[in-house]
Amino acid sequence: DQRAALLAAATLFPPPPDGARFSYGTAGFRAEGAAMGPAVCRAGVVAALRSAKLGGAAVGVVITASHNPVRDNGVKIVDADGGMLSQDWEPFADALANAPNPDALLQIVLQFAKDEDIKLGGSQSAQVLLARDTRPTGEYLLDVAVKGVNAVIGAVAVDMGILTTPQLHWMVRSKNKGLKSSETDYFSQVIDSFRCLLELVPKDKEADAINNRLIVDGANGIGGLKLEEIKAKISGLDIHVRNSGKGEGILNESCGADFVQKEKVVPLGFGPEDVGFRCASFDGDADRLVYFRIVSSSDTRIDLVDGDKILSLFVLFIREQLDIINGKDNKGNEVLPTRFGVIQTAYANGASTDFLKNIGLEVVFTPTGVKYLHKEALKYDIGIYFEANGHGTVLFSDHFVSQLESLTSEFSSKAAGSSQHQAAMRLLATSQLINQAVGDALSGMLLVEAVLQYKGWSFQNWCDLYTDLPSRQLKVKVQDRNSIVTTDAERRVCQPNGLQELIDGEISNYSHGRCFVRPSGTEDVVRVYAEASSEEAADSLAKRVAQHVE
Ligand code: 16G
Ligand code: ZN
Repeated sequence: DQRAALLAAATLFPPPPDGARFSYGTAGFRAEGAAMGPAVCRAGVVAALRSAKLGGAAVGVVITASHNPVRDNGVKIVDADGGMLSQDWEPFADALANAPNPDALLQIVLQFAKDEDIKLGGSQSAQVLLARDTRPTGEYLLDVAVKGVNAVIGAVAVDMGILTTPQLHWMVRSKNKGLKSSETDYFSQVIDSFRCLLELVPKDKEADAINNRLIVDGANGIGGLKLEEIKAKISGLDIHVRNSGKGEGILNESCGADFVQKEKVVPLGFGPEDVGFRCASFDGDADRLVYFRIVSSSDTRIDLVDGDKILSLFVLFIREQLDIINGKDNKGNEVLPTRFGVIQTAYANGASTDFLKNIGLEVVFTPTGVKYLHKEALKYDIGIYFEANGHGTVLFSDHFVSQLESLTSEFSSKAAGSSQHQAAMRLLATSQLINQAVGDALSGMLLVEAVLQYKGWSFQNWCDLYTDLPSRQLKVKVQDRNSIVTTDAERRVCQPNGLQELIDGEISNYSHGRCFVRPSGTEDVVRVYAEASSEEAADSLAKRVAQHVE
């Protein structure tokens, strides 16, 4: 029966007596892959119960540790809307992962099922889609997760194979919306909508078409493999994949989006032939995207285009389309009144926020972590968010998409081929291309490429949007990082008393100075971020503030 099944699964994967506590944190459970068995099994149970709670809607489980070293692994639950697991279930996920023995686990599940009114014993249906990245421990852990799902009687586990994280999010969302949801469907949608955007590039721009050579750093992971698989079908681009995951290179080692964005140096796998070309970099599970350009073959430095600049490019493009559509009607009304939301975190470079404000946009700030940004973006007709580290997407509300659809069919009866019609078509194609469930390096990259072609912009034009303020990040080891409590989207400290005043005192000595501290959600450290008008000043501001934190 149900009790026996849960006890059996819990007994198969006992936590080590002195094991570290698991915390679901900003992105699921992570640890050394070999030690992940218990947490993964229990996450499988949580996912099955979540699906049961939602009347059998598909829920997802991804086995990945993103940009972490290859020996690590992790598990993340995808909610039925394709987004992150609902935050009000995190305490349950934590409690289950940390249950010290099978009996404790059983009691936690029974109590939670009772509180949440989830019927156990097979009278309720549940389905969980599972996927993993390319890590060597992935196959074992996926199997463990399946055992966890199956410990909930009546739950069905479906192994979707080796996928990027955003592919699985996309599949869960599509399936629950009754849309086509296989990997082939994902690729067709991405490839077709990209082609559609290229067909809508104004003719005068095509004449001086930008260089179509694009070099992609696949982080030796799943994103590189998938891109190799489909690159020949992507129109209008000459894609070369480095660190594709097929060769000898090690996952995320001195390559990938996290490395490129943090170290700002040329990743492994790139050579003199790549100098000067537009390069994109994915992280190990392909949910982060940054761009860069190698300055010269005698120099390891790069010109970096981070998530903030990707956001700024998308903002310009979308705004331009809205302005074209909204050439006011003859009564002076906007044709398509649109609530357009732009969401950043405290890590957004101050120059990017100034740029957005200068073009008349209001920026909303949330704490770090996709789950916060995404939730805020859902409040708009079009909501766009990016973290500086390359995590982000553009969300279109269902209502807005249906307005676009009726607009395009209205225009096509009256004014097919008009600029308004084309602008509406571009936004529709954008909503098809960019992943509506979560940030997605592959589809984000194709949107970047389509927008650059639309604007007839080189990499340099894009770089020149604004100049990043120099910044510095430090980690500080403290006894209890959670003794620091922040407010105002992590931009101010409210505890311990007096710390914010000390930080303010330091900032006041620097021109363009900005600085904040926050406890990390993924590591046992306090992070310090400082920005100022020169590298030296940013360094010194960060160091001085770090001393107040220690
Ligand atoms: C996680 C988050 C990422 C965030 C990072 C911050 C997701 C899927 N990932 O990787 O968005 O930027 O944590 O890490 O939400 P930190 O709290 O250690 O600074
Ligand atoms: Zn990732």
